[in-house]
Amino acid sequence: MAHYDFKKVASNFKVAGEFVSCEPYGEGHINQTFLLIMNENGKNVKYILQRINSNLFTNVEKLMNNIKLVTEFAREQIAKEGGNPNRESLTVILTNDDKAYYFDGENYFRVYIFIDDATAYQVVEKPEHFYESAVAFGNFANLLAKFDASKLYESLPNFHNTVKRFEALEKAIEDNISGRKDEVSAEIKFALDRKDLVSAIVSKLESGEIPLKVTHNDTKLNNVLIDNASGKAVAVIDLDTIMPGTICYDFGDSIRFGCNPAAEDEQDLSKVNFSIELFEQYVKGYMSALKNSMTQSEADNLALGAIMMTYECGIRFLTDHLNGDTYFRIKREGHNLDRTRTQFKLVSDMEAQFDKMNAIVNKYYKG
Ligand code: ADP
Ligand code: GN1
Ligand code: MG
Repeated sequence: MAHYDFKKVASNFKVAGEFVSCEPYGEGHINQTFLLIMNENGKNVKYILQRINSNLFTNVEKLMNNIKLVTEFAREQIAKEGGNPNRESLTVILTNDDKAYYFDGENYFRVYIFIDDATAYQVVEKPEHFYESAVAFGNFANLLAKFDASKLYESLPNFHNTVKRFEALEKAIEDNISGRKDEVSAEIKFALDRKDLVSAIVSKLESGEIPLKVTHNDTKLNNVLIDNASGKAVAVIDLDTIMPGTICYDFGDSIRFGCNPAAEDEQDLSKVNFSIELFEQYVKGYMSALKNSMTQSEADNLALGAIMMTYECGIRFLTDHLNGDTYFRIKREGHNLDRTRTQFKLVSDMEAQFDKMNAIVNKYYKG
């Protein structure tokens, strides 16, 4: 990993005290996240410092403007309701010249208040946590519904356009940049066999059957912090992908990640299973926050959204594997292939339980 002059980076932000340390932190696949510690009057104060992935987010100015607007809006609402904005929302720490990011000539950095005594889980350890994460993402969707969408820049156009994702896979198969194509013929077959699926939600968004809403678009469990003491969700984080989208996908992404008792990159597929019990927990929590604003068409497509997001994520991992691992950060050879396999195993499981999933959604939507 490249080394950065963190002391100098930190000195450009409004963080008080003496620099102590800055070490890699968390499990994100996109940005580089660090725990920054400053010593203020003898006391260590933590911050999150991130090097923004500017290969992907090509307009950091506009990206950070989105995050500033959404977090300021969230903080206001939280304060009105008597909550603690520094804990229940991401809070951007500005640079000395009042910008939301610092550019050192090569790299873009941002700093957030560290939300302490809370955990971003990589797998569900307690079903209640998963339920609480659903309530948090549901409440966050309600918050975004009140936000003026016209103020937002689309940070990653076509982010969940499964048709385009499929085309990218077809191109990756054809280009075979990594030379790995022949080793992954089973995975390629799995993906291509489901070609009919790719426009299932996109076409309903285009026709207006499913309403376009401002959504989070990256709602996995490790993008919500759970309070260590109470087990309640504290804050929804990772706001880079707030854009127009559908709650069917936000719901689906949470299911993809959280209903699997194993890690997203588990190599032993016998451990990777879709848990219908966890699915029910999530539906229960999500509906408790959202069912009053959820349309019938959205409810009808939640279970399909779960399959779509899992399939989409699988084809994105496979595309990256074929392209030579240029998008998702990897820690080992074949990492993106391992990730592909867990997603495809989950797709198969969900296909087999699709009717049950829909019945559960119905029960809580109507109930
Ligand atoms: P990425 O976009 O790479 O996924 P995230 O913004 O999700 O990056 O951050 C990665 C991890 O860092 C999170 O999963 C969480 O563990 C931790 N994290 C991020 N922001 C905060 C924060 N403000 N307070 C505490 N932990 C945080
Ligand atoms: C990435 O940034 P992170 O790790 O929270 C990715 C998501 C994928 C996810 C798979 C901007 O999320 O779309 O679903 O990995 N984020 C981006 O774990 O591409
Ligand atoms: Mg993240």
